[in-house]
Amino acid sequence: MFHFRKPKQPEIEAEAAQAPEAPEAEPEAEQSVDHSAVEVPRVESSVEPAVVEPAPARPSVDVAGPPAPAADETPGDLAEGLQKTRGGFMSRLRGLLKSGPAVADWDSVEELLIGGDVGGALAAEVVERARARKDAPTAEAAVREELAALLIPSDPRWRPARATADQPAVLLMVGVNGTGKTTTIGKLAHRYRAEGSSVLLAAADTFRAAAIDQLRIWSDRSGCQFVAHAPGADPAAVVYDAIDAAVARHVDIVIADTAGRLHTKSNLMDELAKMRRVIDRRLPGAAPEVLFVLDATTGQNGLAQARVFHETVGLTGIVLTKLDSTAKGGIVFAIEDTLHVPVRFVGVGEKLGDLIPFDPAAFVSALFA
Ligand SMILES: Nc1nc2c(ncn2[C@@H]2O[C@H](COP(=O)(O)OP(=O)(O)O)[C@@H](O)[C@H]2O)c(=O)[nH]1
Ligand SMILES: [Mg+2]
Repeated sequence: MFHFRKPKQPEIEAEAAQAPEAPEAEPEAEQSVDHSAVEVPRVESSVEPAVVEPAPARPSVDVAGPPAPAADETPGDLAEGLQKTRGGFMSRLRGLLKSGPAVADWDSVEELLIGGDVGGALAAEVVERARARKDAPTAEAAVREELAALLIPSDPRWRPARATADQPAVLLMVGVNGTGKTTTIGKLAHRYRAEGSSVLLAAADTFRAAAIDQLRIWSDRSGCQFVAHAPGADPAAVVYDAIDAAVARHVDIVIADTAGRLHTKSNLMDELAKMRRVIDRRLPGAAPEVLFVLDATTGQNGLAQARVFHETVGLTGIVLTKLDSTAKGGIVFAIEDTLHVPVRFVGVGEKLGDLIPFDPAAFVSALFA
């Protein structure tokens, strides 16, 4: 049997000299949203930044206590989260389609879909197919059904599964900077802890100490186990140690945070591929879940990023964050059509409960309600 060599322990003294290239050192030319603010070490506003301990010099496994009750965990509401989208392009679309079966202005329908981030080619296809439908009672029903047909079936009860009883389920969270990876991990950790699972968070975003601290806080809040190395350490080593700890402790779910990276930086994409290989070697046949966290406000620009991430690490799911902050929620259709990978969750706010399991039918209903 092949044994993957255990990586060397990180040395904190060499931290500055060995720090990897800044994952986000270059401006994101393709991003329509300025994520530069996320470069600043930042902690969630609802937690106490003062109590953050420095990241440990040596790999550590901390076992935290039971989940702390949080005041802001009320389940988010999809219709409310989609308020901007429903009031934005969808409201105009619904108005246009209300005119009955004989919609004359299909060009405007197409334009509205494009404006809502569905994408040019896909919008044209939807309109063409909706127009050709003879079975739909109204134009609205035709468009609604064509949009619904684009979505990949996804059970809202989906959760990461163990491949075997002695292996943890592994979730690797990837994406560009500031999309909501760490926040989503906090929300997921809370969800799975509330469901009674043991969860271990792996701080494989080692680029900034603040990133490790941010994850540690989420870990403490939800009563997760936590594995971190010193800032600047090899993220694959963190993943390796996290899996080791999880196997030894029979942990149900490991969630690994990663540094935001631009899809155009091949060395950083290679680093991600290495993390993926470590998981595959340490847990043969485990088929980790690789969730791409996409900021809905980046719109069509996010699709090119997603493609490269998919080629590099093989995405198995999408988390679409900040749907509450965009009037163009049509990106959901575009991303699934681009990747053929299901959206698993949508983020509709910054609170713990603001991560909603994705239900395609409910999503389309909310858009047209
Ligand atoms: N409005 C809104 N903000 C979000 C959502 N998800 C994350 N955020 C915010 O996005 C910012 C970046 O999140 P973070 O998790 O640090 O991103 P990361 O760099 O990908 O780890 C933070 O201010 C989060 O509170 C969401 O669904 N809605
Ligand atoms: Mg982060």
